[in-house]
Amino acid sequence: MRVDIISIFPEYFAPLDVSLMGKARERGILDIHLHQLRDWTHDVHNTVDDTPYGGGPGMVMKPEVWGEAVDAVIEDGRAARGEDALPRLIVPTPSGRPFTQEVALEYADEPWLLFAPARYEGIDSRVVAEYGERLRTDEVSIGDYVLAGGEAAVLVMVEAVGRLLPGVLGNARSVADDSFAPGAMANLLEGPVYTKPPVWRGHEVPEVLLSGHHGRIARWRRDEALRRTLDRRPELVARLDRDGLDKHDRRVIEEFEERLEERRSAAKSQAEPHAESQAEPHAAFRPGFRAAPEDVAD
Ligand code: JAH
Repeated sequence: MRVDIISIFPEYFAPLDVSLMGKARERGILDIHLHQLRDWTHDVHNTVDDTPYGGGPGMVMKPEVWGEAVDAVIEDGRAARGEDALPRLIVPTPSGRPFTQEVALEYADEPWLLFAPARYEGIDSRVVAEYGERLRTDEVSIGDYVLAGGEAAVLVMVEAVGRLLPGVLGNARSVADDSFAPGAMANLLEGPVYTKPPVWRGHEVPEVLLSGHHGRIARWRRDEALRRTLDRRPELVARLDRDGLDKHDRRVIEEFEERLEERRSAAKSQAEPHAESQAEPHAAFRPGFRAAPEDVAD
């Protein structure tokens, strides 16, 4: 797979030289090309941003620079991969469609990805309008929080996609077993894991895992996965395929909900508000918040 990344901070992607992604690159499975966006500016100051039309805080990335950069990278890739080749364009933004394991699997099937991480308040919207007509273009979000720019989101996506490429993980571990992989344990979080020693600082490994009884171990792991998912991500259990649940699964869910109901009625009789709900909101969520100049990208 070829991956191009255009950024004003190409140094940000040094972690892709390390560990699993570094190995995938050495083996030629992952062919990553980093580009400095400022290489496509024409002014002495290498300007990539300007003030927003309509006013408001911050700066917006100029469309001409991104247009020249993306066109040049497409031409470079076509020279290497053939005139019919076109990349899938991926622009990280908090307003994008959610990046999920399903999207990672989809991207892992592509021969060529082009990432365009922005800084400041984002890229002039006409860039996505233009390339949305010429390339398969996705604006994606890796989660509901605001970063200082799209680079960290690109690192996340390249790693999530890169480990799915044939030959990267090796046969020792199947990507089909992942928490969010479509299949048997689909939509369940993984339960706890243990290794030697059998007792550490008084904490014991659950005895079933030492029993050698593979049937009981598989059942216990599924129960733990179900309980953990009920506790941490109940909305995932609500979306579970009911046909994928057996009688034992339903028992585990019922028992969990009974204990939840017991705790609910006990908490109600206490009638004390949680510390969380009394906490001061973060400064950025109080009225009149303004970022200091040093908090804004240069
Ligand atoms: C912030 C450009 N979904 C996470 C995410 C992705 C991108 C950005 N923030 C959060 C971002 C500033 C400028 C992109």
